[in-house]
Amino acid sequence: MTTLAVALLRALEDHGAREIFGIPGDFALPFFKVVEETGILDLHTLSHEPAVGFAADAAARFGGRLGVVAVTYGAGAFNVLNAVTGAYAEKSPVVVISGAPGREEGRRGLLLHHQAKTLDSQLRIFREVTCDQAVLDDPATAPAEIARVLRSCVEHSRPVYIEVPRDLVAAPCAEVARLPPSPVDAEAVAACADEILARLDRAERPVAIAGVELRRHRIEHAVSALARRLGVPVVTSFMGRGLLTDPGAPLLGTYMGVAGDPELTRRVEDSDALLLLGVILSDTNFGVSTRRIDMRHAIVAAEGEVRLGHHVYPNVPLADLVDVLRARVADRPDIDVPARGPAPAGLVGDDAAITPLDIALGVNDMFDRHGSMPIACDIGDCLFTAMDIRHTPMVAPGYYATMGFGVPAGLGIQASSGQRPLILVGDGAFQMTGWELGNCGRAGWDPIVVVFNNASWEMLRTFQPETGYNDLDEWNFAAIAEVLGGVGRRVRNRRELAAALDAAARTRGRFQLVEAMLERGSISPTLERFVTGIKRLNQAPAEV
Ligand code: TPW
Ligand code: MG
Repeated sequence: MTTLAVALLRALEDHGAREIFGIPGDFALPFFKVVEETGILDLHTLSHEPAVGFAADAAARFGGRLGVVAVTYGAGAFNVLNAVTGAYAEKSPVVVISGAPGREEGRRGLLLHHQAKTLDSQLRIFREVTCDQAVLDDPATAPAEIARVLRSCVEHSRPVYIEVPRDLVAAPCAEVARLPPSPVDAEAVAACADEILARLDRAERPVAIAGVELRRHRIEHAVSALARRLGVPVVTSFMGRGLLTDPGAPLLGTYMGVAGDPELTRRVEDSDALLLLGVILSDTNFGVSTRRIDMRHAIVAAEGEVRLGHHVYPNVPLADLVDVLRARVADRPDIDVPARGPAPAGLVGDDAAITPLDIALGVNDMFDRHGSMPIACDIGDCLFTAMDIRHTPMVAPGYYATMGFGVPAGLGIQASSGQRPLILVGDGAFQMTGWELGNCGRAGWDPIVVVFNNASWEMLRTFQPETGYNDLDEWNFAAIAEVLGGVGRRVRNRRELAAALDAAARTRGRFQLVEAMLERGSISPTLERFVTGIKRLNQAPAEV
């Protein structure tokens, strides 16, 4: 026997979690106390709940394991809802732990502070954005509930919700026994693998598209080995940017339809056997296709099932499928597929104004000189600019597209992996969560943060150039960095940009903020193509 809170913490650890990102409140105080006293998981607090949600999501995405966020009931939980929704949409395994009124308090009939409509309003709201839920109001059933919910989180790679009544934290409770993986029909997986191989072997122009589920299920290396065996070139989806960065992967780049490299777009759209592995069929991944990709002719393996034309194989988890495919081709030799060369580097250090592409070139130079870094990126032109940065592991809200993700996500990467991240963020998004950098000192984090300061919600302006409301004030983010305990450098030309990036890479121990001043209207080549492409697609019906 142990206590309910300790059983939960040990079960989280047993399922792969390493740390908790959280903000306490009185309904969560007893649980936080146990977290700190036991040290089973590290605890990192930030300033505002959206940030702990984004940090837990990024830790989960980056590490391919459970991320955990702990909040108080009501005000805390509702503040983290948007981040959890993003994790749901983009399939990130985040465990949400919310404190709750005690079991006895709930029976008194008084309205309790932080309560919304009824005591279970919060549970009902989170049901919509999590794949499994448990309210641990009975210590006798809690171990089984925890085991079920955590298995769902791992297997579906989607958020789950656990509510802990504050008067039961210390209740006696049995340890949680981890459940075996859900059963898989091996014959169905084998039949599916055979059908896929037959299709690929018949094809003249096979191409695989790699999506975020590869990282979520830790099968990037397996997929890269399989692709080499089959001689199938791989592209990542837009959301999957940052996958398959190992040097042996036959990676051509990132498929972005009209917004991407035309040669790569042609190869994907002309393929006679398109193999989609763990790709979310979202508009940001495929809405930008020059020609609509006919998914009936594609092989789509995602969400635990496989679709080939009109066949559907239910219950074929991606990892099992890739294992069987690899076993089937184990005795074949590797087939060489030329991967695409590295993205251009070589920022010209002159007095010219900085463009977003210059930032990509400058970052590539910095990576060449000082080693590459994982990237945490926000939504805005920084994400389109990242398409010209060297392939390196990256987390970004490429589909749900919530602003405010980048800075806390970078903190989540450094907290969970110890690696120093590069954070790319626009001024608008920085206004939302940039403040969280003030927590770096206490934790010893030292990310490099590049703020794209165009005093504008520029991405919105590109769609509606006639507007005035997309103008922002010019905040002095470099000065803000100093008072938050970091080092800030405001740069106005390419020479200053190169020098600031170099200095940032050389300086460890404090966060380094490079504030790149951009003209309004100066956008990356990828965003330019994206906007022109979308406008064109909206005018003419897509060619089928
Ligand atoms: C939480 C809508 C998408 S892009 C954008 C907005 C307001 C402008 C971003 O400005 P920023 O970057 O960061 O300065 P840039 O390169 O465009 O200048 N609220 C949320 N998420 C989203 N996506 C929006 C609003 C939006
Ligand atoms: Mg901006």
